[in-house]
Amino acid sequence: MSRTVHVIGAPMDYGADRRGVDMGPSAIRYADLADELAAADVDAVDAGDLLVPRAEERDPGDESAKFLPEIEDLCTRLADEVADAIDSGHTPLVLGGDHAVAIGSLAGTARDADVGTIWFDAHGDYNTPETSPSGNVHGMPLAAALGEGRFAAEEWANARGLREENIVYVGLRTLDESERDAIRDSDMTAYTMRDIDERGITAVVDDALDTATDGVDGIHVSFDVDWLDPDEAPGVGTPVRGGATYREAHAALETVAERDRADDILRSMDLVEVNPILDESNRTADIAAELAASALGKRIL
Ligand code: HAR
Ligand code: MN
Ligand code: MN
Ligand code: MN
Repeated sequence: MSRTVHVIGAPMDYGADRRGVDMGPSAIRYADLADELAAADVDAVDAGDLLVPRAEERDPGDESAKFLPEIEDLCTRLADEVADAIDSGHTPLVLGGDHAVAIGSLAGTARDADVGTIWFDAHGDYNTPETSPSGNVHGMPLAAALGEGRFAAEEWANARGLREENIVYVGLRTLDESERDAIRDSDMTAYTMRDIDERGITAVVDDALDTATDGVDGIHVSFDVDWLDPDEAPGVGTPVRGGATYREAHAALETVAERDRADDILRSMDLVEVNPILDESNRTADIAAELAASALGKRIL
């Protein structure tokens, strides 16, 4: 049985300070996403982009969570589309956009199911409006999905079936003080780059999969391209040195695909934070397109 991938563009940059990440979906498609998905032997339906008003036409509003009403509007529509795609038996692939789009992906994928998540990211994305140093919502999607702090009152943002104990970070390398404490106090599991250095990427991802998939209906993979080292993937707004190599990134997602082949665990996926304006010859988008294929089962042999 072949998988149908439902590609959804979410060209949103409300959640980040640097413009350009709204062009991510175009850049990833231009990087031959369709060919990459064909090479993964999946059927792909491109549902096009959600409409997103330009940030310049809007007022950022509340400094502690900028553009939150605009993000609510986009994420509510995205959640519906993700949920509908899953209802049709398809696998949503959400192209960001900044990482705040994951609020919509998670709300949609965990609407009627128990769901775990693997979060490939340099960052923790676990601030709330109360703790965020920037007011940028792309630093908050996991807190929003779990209803932390002021997000408790934002029902649209809460991912009903997302289980905290099935959320696993892989390859963290920078956290705000408040995030560090909150993650320690949480039931989430966090592997840092140090774990990858010591144990190797495939062992870490295997453990992450054990935890993320335990007792749930499936997992959402949220892939922030700033997880990669900026030397590999320079087209990101918040680069952090010391990230995953090109091969580590592929091996990580190939490990996900291998588990999926055995246990059918992959429900949905995000590819976020590709910023073509900051990129070099679209190489970050190229890698993103290739990584989608690895996650969805492209094999070398
Ligand atoms: N933690 C910082 C903040 O909240 C930086 C956040 C993030 N950037 C991202 N997220 N790309 O993964 O502002
Ligand atoms: Mn992120
Ligand atoms: Mn990040
Ligand atoms: Mn290519």
